[in-house]
Amino acid sequence: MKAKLNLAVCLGVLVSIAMSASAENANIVIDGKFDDWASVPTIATDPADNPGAIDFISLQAANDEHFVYIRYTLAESANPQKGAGVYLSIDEDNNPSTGFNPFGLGVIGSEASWQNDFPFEQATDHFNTGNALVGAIYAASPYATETTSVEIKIPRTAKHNADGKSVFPENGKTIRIAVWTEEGANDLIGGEYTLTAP
Ligand SMILES: [Ca+2]
Ligand SMILES: [Ca+2]
Ligand SMILES: [Ca+2]
Repeated sequence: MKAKLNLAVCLGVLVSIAMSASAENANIVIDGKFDDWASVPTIATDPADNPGAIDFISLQAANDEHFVYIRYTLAESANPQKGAGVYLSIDEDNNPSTGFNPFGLGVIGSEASWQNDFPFEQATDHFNTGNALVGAIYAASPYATETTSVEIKIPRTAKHNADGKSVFPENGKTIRIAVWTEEGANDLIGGEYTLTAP
């Protein structure tokens, strides 16, 4: 028993050394602490214009070989999972005229979305096609509690079950990312992000 435990500890140390030494790690940890975002570019900003509700202020994105990382901030503390919660949308082809266009704003044409942590497929004029996204379970922190900022990571394995197409293109390609709620146009923030080799 003791020998097994020691082996597990040794393996854990080796794994953590390997991970921290990797040049392909974005060095973002989904832990509800945001100092790891200090040097990450902001891809979109929005005014404080929705008092008393979820009011998006800024959106950041990063990636490494394994994940796409997204962080948003709010003007005032709110529980992002309250009610219908927060939608996170990916415009896979960086084309707002293809895919679902929330509120008709033309900010994003989404092919893949998450309602809180639940992934689903979208298409032009289809809020939900009914087709699943697989390999798409995201991690977020904080979750289902009052906060002014949330960090999320989505695995790059995410793909459409219907045709096997990846949600995220290869490095060098540009997508659009947006977060929004059902409460109206004041609550949508989105912009372009180009996936990069770390
Ligand atoms: Ca963090
Ligand atoms: Ca706002
Ligand atoms: Ca699109």
